[in-house]
Amino acid sequence: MAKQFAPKKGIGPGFWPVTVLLTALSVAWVVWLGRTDFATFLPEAAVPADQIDSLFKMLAQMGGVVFIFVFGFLIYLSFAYRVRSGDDVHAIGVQMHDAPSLELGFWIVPTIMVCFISWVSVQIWYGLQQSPGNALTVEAVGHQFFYDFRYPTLWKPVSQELHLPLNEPVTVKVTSSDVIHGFWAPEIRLKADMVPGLVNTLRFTPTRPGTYRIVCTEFCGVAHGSMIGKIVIEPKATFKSWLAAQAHAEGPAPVVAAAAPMVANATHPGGGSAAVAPVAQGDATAGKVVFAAHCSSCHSVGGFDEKLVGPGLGHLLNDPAHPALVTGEKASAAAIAHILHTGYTGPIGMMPNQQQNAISEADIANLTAYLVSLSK
Ligand code: HEC
Ligand SMILES: [Cu+2]
Repeated sequence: MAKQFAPKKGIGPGFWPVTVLLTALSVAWVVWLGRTDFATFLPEAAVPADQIDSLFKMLAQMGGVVFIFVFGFLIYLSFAYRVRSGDDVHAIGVQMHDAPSLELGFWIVPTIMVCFISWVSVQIWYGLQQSPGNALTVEAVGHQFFYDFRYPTLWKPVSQELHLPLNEPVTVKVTSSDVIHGFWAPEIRLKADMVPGLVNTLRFTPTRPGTYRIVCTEFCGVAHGSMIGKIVIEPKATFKSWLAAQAHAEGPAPVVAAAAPMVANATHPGGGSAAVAPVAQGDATAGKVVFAAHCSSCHSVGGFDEKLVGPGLGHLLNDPAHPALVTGEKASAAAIAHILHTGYTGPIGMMPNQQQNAISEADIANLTAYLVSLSK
């Protein structure tokens, strides 16, 4: 027969004073945080940053109040109900049963809090998806272990430095050429994963000149910790002259001949003239090796519908269901080589360009020969 428990009386003399103390602490926390300007710890360098901060502030205020009450009562009650000398060893605290108003309260208060948090968050999130107009679109490509930025007027990417004009709405499209990286700009308060084959979009308007960090937040290999880029926010005139200087430094864009037999571009990004590899002279066996290293993660060598990330490439030239390439060009060696140079983004996804795929002119010739040989 179980011994009858002897409940202690009441919830202790300190319960109400402690409740008053915790309420006062909560009010102090909410007021103090409300008056704190987060920008003094971490500057807000772009327009949605203030909204993100106010959302964070609200969450920290509510979370802080919950924390204060839960831990305040936990500490108080463990003192109030501690075992005293002379206590029955089986004594337990006062038991509450059938207290519907209390139970309703436990149910209603968290529900209201969670609904309120969702409502505010969704509103801000929705605002972030809206374009504030667009003066400039830059593509950011993550590599092991650096960032490349592609501007519409430049044909070579700019490494590590994302220059942006002050007070102009900008769209940054982020992706990766190899593994998953992160694009986190703490001072902009925005973050997106850089995923191969997927393009994520960030929109903001820089409002504070200066140089800020871009931090990789997905473990991406041995040098992940040092994968840090820069955002340089500068007045529009300074930005324009920077962009012009980049264009000047890289020289004219290479001409990619469209007619067959296609002669690959003679001007190599390195500056010197690289070996010109006519597509017609590609070596299919060498191409197969390059394919395994650079392409097979996204492409099978089956039919068009055997998709991995991109379509199957086994019958590029002899598939009656797909007489044209995804670009709309009629399938030919030259058209394949063209896609390998320029990349292509269509409804299926993003086919990286030559630079992102890290392949040379000779690789392109060999790959083209290999892909053509598959169609025989
Ligand atoms: C990150 C994934 C990815 C990698 C790596 C990649 N591709 Fe692609 N590729 C794609 C996607 C996606 C498409 C389709 C684009 C679209 O139409 O939306 C594509 C399209 C193509 C096409 C056009 C196919 C057609 O039927 O028109 C060719 C050719 C091609 N890729 C060749 C290559 C070769 C060769 C390599 C290796 C150097 C390579 N790709 C690497 C994703 C990739
Ligand atoms: Cu990384």
